[in-house]
Amino acid sequence: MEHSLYIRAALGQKTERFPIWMMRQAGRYMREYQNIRKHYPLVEMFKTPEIVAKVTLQPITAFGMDAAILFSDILVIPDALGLGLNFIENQGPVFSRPIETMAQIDALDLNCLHERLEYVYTSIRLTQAQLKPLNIPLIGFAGGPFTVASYCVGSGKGHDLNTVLKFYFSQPHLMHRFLDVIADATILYLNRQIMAGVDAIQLFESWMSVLSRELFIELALPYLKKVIEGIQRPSHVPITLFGLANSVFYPLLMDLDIQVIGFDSKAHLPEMRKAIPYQFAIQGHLDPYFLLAPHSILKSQVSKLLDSMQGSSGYIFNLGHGVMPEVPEENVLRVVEQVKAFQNDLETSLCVL
Ligand code: 1CP
Repeated sequence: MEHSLYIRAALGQKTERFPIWMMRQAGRYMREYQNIRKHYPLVEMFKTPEIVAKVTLQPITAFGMDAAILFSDILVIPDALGLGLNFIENQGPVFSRPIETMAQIDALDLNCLHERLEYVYTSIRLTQAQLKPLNIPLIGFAGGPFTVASYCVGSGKGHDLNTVLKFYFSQPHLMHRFLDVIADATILYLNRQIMAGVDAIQLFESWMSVLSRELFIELALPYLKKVIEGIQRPSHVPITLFGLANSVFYPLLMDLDIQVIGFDSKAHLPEMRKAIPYQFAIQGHLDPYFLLAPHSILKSQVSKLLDSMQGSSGYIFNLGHGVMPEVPEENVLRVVEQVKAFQNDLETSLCVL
């Protein structure tokens, strides 16, 4: 079978139209999702393969997205390492046993990782049984080690840069050791996701945005590099790196073996397309807040972005960040329909506006 539209674009090819999917496309803005969510705590949903498959499929059936993303979370790795993940309503993720000492880090055991994450691999197989006949690719994912670690050290009460950096400055060797363990776990995890059948991988290094260039080079880049080098994948399984500051740090990413760079809404996408070699596909970056705007504004913003990428090869339409719970479902549908109706001119090449 020919590769799906998303995979072709991710591999840098020029596609007859741009593929579209959205970060957090499976989530609380969907009534269908809420109907399931009200019966289960979030972590239980992630750990029940039948629910994962169902929720992953929801935005495919409802809106016709060109790719599915596995319904899971970047924090299942530290959970599997024994930190105890919980999502508190209106507060976000918390760990009951956050990392504070080297003894704790030394005690983290990667040997039981796969057993504890078996529910993810089962979910992938179950989801793929339904997606494969549709030729819709499944994106597997993990967090970048820094982003994952930023939820685990200090208080364990979610992502808080002050806490994370105080921890790092007071015990730098501990932070580095922990980042290294998370990187090792991420490699094992992603390789197993690929074996279970995901079609693509996305790494979310979302919180690189809070780091200075110096600290990005110190705390994020080396571990991203380690993870990417550790992934064993066939050449048709692309890796996307998303980060909330990729338009600033992209020159530092050029020697990574990634196929797609995901941009947030602050980037100037045509400029990025011009600056970045064509071996990299690019993904992004409609401001998700426009999904709350009146239809006319939403429509013109989507047009503007599509026009600005006209003629481009290797482009995947996405949001600059995730769909928010307040977004009306019909706005998501409108965007998908508009993107699908837009013909990418295969003759012209991109001109920078
Ligand atoms: O019902 C609910 O309360 C759900 C909210 C929710 C969802 C839908 C959370 C809590 N996680 C998820 C799933 C999820 N998380 C997916 C798969 C679904 C999809 O994209 O369709 C993905 C890819 C993630 C990734 C994730 N989780 C990131 C990286 C992407 C990003 O948002 O920048 C991060 C940082 C998390 C942590 C997380 N999970 C959930 C919350 C509330 C948070 C904290 C976010 C924060 O600190 O702002």
